[in-house]
Amino acid sequence: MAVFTVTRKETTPFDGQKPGTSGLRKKVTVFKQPHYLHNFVQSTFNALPADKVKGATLVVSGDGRYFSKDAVQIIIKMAAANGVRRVWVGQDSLLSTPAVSAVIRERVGADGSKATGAFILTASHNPGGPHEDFGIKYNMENGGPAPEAITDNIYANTKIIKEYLIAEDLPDIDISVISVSSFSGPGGPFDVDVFDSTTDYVKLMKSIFDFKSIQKLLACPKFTFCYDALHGVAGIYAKRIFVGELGANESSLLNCTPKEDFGGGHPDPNLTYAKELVAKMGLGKLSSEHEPPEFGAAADGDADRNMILGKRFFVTPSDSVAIIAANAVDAIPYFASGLKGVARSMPTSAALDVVAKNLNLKFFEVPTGWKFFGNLMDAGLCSVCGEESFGTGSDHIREKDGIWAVLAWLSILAFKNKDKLNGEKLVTVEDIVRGHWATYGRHYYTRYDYENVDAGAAKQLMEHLVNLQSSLDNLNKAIKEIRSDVSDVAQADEFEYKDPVDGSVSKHQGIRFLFADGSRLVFRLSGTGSEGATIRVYIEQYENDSTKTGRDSQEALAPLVEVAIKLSKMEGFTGRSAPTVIT
Ligand code: VG1
Ligand code: CO
Repeated sequence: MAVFTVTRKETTPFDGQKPGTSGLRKKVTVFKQPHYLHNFVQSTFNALPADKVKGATLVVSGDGRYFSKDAVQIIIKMAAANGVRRVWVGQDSLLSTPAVSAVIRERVGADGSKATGAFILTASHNPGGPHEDFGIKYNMENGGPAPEAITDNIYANTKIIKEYLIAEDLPDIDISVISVSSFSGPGGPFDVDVFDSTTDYVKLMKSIFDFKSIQKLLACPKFTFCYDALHGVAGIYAKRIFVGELGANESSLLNCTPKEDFGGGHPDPNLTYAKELVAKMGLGKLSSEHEPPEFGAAADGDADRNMILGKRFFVTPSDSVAIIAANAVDAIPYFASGLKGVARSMPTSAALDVVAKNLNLKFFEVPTGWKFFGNLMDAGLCSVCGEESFGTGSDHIREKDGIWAVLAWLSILAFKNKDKLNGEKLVTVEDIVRGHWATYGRHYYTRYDYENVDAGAAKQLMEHLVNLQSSLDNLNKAIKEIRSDVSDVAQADEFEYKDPVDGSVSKHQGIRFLFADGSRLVFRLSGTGSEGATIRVYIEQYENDSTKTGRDSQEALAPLVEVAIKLSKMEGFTGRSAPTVIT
């Protein structure tokens, strides 16, 4: 057995290694600086309880973006040197973020070992390549992202780090081949187990959904299907599940071969970046002449996000989670005995709230970022949750799950069509959404993103909004001068969350303007960018008059959008007359 030694390397701290909404994301050029990744990995080891490092089993993999292969080898060598017992790596270092969560929770090694954590190598929906983004985040034993107490501790360690440990003489592992490599170090044995990236995840999905009913739906000639992985890691799961297990045609998969640079695109499943799918579905200017498929979906780079589309129809993510929650018990075997509760992030529309109220379910509103759902799920308080940012999931794992969301929608479609597959017409995605609005009312919703604006200007804009909140009277006067046809602001604040399980408090989670008629304006700064600042403006309006739920959403929201832009002095502070992305 090959023997390795441990080297202590001197190092000095780097500025700015603070994990954001979902891990540390920077340009590849930043990550490639000598010691940069090493410092962050060692700081993570230093921040974890000793027994989660020494003798532990860790997962290391990601969405396969540029620099992942180098990063995996570095982390393996550092894990060995820090006394980790074994590292599990998905073949080719590929594991989607939800699959990592599943592997931590479900996979049992040949010797009965279980993983207690994972380094996930991804910058998610950010572009990849030598001049684009890389990212790394740590997930815990429950399969979910490290909570703020841990990420704060990691950051504190990055500021004082003086040395890191590395097994420099450990050979590089061939991660393209499924095999176990065994070594012996000063602390004892060390193994690297390269395993199939899809098996554990596929098994979990089969235990949640009724694959037979989805097979029947996909076999129906009237039901046409299309899935776009945007060259992210979702492609390997899409091939196994949609084609291999469920019988979809191979030609229904777009961009399902993972690429280090996502084919030069922006692997973000929204109406702006998922261009090919959007055109195929008959949406947008690029509409094709062909009859669009009945159902379309896309994923982001690490496959935790999803966009759901019907024929010429867009489902907002806020509606999607509400519709899944409303239909889960009937359509998805995993939920047959009922939902424990539901939750959404603060900026997500209140469509889910209405479902929770009608179905008498526990309901929670948490800050942006999936890490806040984990405690609720661990405590048995939440079954289904979602974010407006194309994230939907359940307590089957502790990450949002793009493929799961598609399977949830296919299950609902299969359920609604179970007696219609031989008939004239199927119940469509659009029918389901319009039916939902008729029952629960509609939350018109849009998000404006101003990407890569000057960080100082963004800070000033946010300060300006906080100042406006000091007097409701003055605020309402200012709003009425912009538009006299919007309702009054009844409450204005900065969102603050007290975790009902561990009592931890998270402050400054977004600036809210809550109108008397239920409309909302929310402003936040993104915590996932790698450069400059991104301002997100969330605009929402509730309509429960069923004769008014069929309007064009941008038109219905135009008065509130005008208020948001003028009240925040967006152009004055940032120089931007239009957002980068509208969803
Ligand atoms: C964004 C989204 C947030 C999501 C996060 C990670 O964060 O708004 O809802 O949880 O990305 O998603 P921010 O701070 O940029 O608004 V992923 O798929 O990029 O890991
Ligand atoms: Co993602």
